[in-house]
Amino acid sequence: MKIRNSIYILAVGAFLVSCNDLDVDDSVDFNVSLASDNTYEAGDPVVFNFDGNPDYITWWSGEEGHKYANRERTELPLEEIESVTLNFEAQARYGKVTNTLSLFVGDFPGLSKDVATDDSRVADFESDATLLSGNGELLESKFSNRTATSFDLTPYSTSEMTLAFHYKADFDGTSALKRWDFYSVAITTIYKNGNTTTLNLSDLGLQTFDRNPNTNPKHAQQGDPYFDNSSGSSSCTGVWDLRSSLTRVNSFMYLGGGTNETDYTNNADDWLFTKSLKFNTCDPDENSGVLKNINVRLPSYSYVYTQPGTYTVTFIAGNQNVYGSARTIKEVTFTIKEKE
Ligand SMILES: [Ca+2]
Repeated sequence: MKIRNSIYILAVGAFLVSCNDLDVDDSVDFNVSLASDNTYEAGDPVVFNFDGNPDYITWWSGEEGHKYANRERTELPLEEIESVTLNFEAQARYGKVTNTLSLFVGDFPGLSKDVATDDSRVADFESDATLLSGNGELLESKFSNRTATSFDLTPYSTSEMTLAFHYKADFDGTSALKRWDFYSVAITTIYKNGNTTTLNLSDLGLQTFDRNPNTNPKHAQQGDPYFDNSSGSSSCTGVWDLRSSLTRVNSFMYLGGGTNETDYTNNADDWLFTKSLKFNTCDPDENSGVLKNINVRLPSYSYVYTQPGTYTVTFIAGNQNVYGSARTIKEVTFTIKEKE
């Protein structure tokens, strides 16, 4: 009986060794080669010849968005940015008080939710940040109808930045404060390689801070400087309004106030901040697909590159069974010339 047990243990041991071998990349018999002349013109097929018969082959074509080296990349180098632009449409409605709205960009640590701390942070931001609308870009007269506008943020793309709208106006008890409606708010980054990425409203992390919150019991704000009317109350004026029915369609507004609400409209000093934004974010590159699975044998694969350039193509070949998997990575680099 003892002998039989030992044989059994030895057999299990050998079995484990073979399983471990599967985790070693060298165990996958696979290689890739190109035609010996190795020169191609745009539009010609490139033939990848495969040695071995792995269970599967996944590949990365080396084209933009399909580079294995960029498979975990979520930020592009800043020097690859061509432009960053804030776009939105706006309309200034009702009310008579004008010159209410400014747009700033600058460094902001965010809101701490401690009122005294945040009041100080906002005051610092106002004095340190760059005013983007200093030449009348946001005068109400330009937005009497729904009008598209844009601001160039490219000079501010070198580090994290916060954008802020500031609505400031005194209420004299008779002249109503203008309301502003914002639509289609987006920040678009264009890269030198032609890629674009867009931050929509839901990416901006909007937060409000009112330096003169309304404490009137009739007013829904109830003295809360962080009030953003997310519940959609109609009992408020002089506040940023981020109710979800608006924000989910990339829209928000500033609720003005007037003679109908004189018992609770007050002087406006209302800030709307984005979170700290990076303009060079990107999606990781994705593979170009699975070329083969265990059911087919694939001696070669042909693919046409339409753009001249130097490409590094990556193939991941693997074997898989119920005990584990192993894979190997092979790369080939070649140049596609202009079609003559
Ligand atoms: Ca206010």
